[in-house]
Amino acid sequence: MGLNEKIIFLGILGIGAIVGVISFTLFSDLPPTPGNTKSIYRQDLPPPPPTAQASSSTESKVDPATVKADATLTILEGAATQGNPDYDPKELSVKKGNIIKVENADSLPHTVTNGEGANDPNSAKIFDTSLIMGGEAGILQTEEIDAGEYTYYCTVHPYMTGSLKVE
Ligand SMILES: [Cu+2]
Repeated sequence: MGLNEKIIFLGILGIGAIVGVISFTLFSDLPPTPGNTKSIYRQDLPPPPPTAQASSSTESKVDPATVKADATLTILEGAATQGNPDYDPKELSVKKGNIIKVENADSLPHTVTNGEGANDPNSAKIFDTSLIMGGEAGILQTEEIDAGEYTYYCTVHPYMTGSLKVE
């Protein structure tokens, strides 16, 4: 490499460094500013698709608060304590197709789940309210339950048991 080439090479390096420093300084002085909406690149977001909310509300099932129930099954206050009265009535009889409102008068979550307990292979296969929080209500539909007498229990407190007769 001759002397001229070295000078040119170092010159190019120097120009590169200067351009780098200038660019860095200029652009770091122009950070994006929150609230600055005057950018020529600004575009308003499209409105959310109107179907998003509508579909979620139609998916919701029967509302226990407004449904006209044919029978009520109450989970009594204190039912979570073993030995206390739990379901009222203990034996409920309804007609097939009836809607049963399950009111949890206790402060803890409970379920009404068909079967003899968690080890029953048929557990929850015929009906199951899933967890009903304390003070809330759930619904049991009997439309698809065959006539017969079914024992049920609470999945949280398996010593809570009762029976449901569908005629
Ligand atoms: Cu329970």
